Amino acid sequence: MSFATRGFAGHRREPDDRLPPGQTLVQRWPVLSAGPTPNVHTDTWDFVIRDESGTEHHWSWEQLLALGVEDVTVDIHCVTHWSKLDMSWRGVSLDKLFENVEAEYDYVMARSYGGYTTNVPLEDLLDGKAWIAIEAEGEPLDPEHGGPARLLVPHLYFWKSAKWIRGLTVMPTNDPGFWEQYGYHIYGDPWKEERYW
Ligand SMILES: Nc1nc2c(c(=O)[nH]1)N[C@H]1C(S)=C(S)[C@@H](COP(=O)(O)O)O[C@H]1N2
Ligand SMILES: [Mo]
Repeated sequence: MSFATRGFAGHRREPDDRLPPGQTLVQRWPVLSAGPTPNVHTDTWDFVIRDESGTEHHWSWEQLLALGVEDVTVDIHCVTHWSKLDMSWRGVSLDKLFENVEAEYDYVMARSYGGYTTNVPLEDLLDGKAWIAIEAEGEPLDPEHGGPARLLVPHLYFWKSAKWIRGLTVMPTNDPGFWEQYGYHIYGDPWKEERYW
């Protein structure tokens, strides 16, 4: 915690200014899973985007990587009040995956191995805002953190970043996912403290 006055911070964005309301910084990266960690192997990994016509677009692990992996450094914010700043990730931009998918519906249900789901507006996954992450902090993603691949949507609370991601289903209405059905906010903007609804 810094107790410096904002006025002395100058133009640099201090950690305090990067902390959404009600959040506390952590150094260690907590594990939060609603169920057991599923065993997901890259040799059988199959990622699918189901578009509005019902057509399924599939990518194997090799096909995913062939789309191009990029480095991203982002802050993440969990609804349980912890934030971790400047996390370095590697992943494939969802723009790459959606390049050849016809999607005019406005919403997406993210689906994970193990059954977890979470809903996100499609526009929140595009224009460089979301990735299929395969590495964090220089290491392949730990199984307990969603390895081999998880969704990364850092501008929303971290429950939207579905671990063990297996696919996205485009949908016409904003249907609630797993935590959203239990009262988590339908959108989840940490800067507006959209925790519950
Ligand atoms: N498949 C799946 N993804 C999930 C969850 C989960 O239980 N299952 N928990 C969510 C929640 S509430 C949070 S805060 C983050 C935690 O990710 P971490 O364990 O890597 O910190 O994953 C999100 N993604
Ligand atoms: Mo969470």
